[in-house]
Amino acid sequence: MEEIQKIFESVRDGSIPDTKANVQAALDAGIDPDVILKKGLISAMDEVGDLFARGDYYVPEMLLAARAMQQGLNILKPHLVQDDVETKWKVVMGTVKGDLHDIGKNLVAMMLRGAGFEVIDLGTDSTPERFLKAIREYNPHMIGMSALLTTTMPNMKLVVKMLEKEGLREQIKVMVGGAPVTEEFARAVGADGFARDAGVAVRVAKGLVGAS
Ligand code: B1M
Repeated sequence: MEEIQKIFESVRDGSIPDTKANVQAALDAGIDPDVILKKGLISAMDEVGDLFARGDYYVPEMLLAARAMQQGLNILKPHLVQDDVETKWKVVMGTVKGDLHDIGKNLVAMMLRGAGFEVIDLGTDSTPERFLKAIREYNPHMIGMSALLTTTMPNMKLVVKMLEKEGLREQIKVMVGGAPVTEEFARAVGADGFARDAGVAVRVAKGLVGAS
């Protein structure tokens, strides 16, 4: 599809104005928002990752692409999720300590909000202490942790250990995700659930809080 190819290229090239215009054009052409998300925006970020791994892109190009993706996502958002959903469950969510990747975490937070979760977003580089403070303040049903680096994935375990130490583990469900995270790794760090993408994250989260 020509519209999708254009979105892919504008995100890959880090052009914010073109990405915004191309996402809008695809919506106007009646293309399914989920297709725009997966085949346009997300697959462009995979390509950017490959270009970086091959040494053809450096951090600044990755950053520009990430900004373009985020802007495209903002236009897509109202077409992916409803705004005025009644919230029934609370989740504290963050990208783990040492990790600055937040696009996937933001996408998961957005889909959860659209599915009736109140999301308290701790942002990136979230230390176990920051999780603990938010848990004490908001008393959530669940926490969600995202990691994109193999070096930061183990920090998920630190949060689970902290929950155990504080006697909070039994009362709070834990969901983890992020490109390098696997089901097996999730089990190893003691999480209750793992999701490979934002759509699955909603199903897993609902299952964990007993909503499905
Ligand atoms: Co970075 N980066 N990056 N980066 N970056 C990766 C992750 C990398 C795979 C690129 C590569 O080498 N091919 C590589 C990691 C290698 C590894 O660990 N093995 C890498 C590296 C090396 C780095 C730096 C170390 C580079 C450097 O400085 N030399 C550095 C680290 C900084 C840090 O975090 N401390 C770095 C920096 C950056 C930028 C800041 C420039 C930028 C991030 C900007 C931002 O997020 N605001 C960036 C980007 C954009 C990427 C890639 C290209 C794209 C990530 C992305 O947004 N994907 C990435 C390559 C790749 O992933 N293919 C790469 C789109 C997003 C929608 O997918 O986040 O996977 P994702 O989320 C998915 C699922 O994983 C899942 O649902 C989401 C939606 O479907 N999911 C969850 C995510 N979280 C979940 C939580 C859940 C459930 C599901 O429950 C709680």
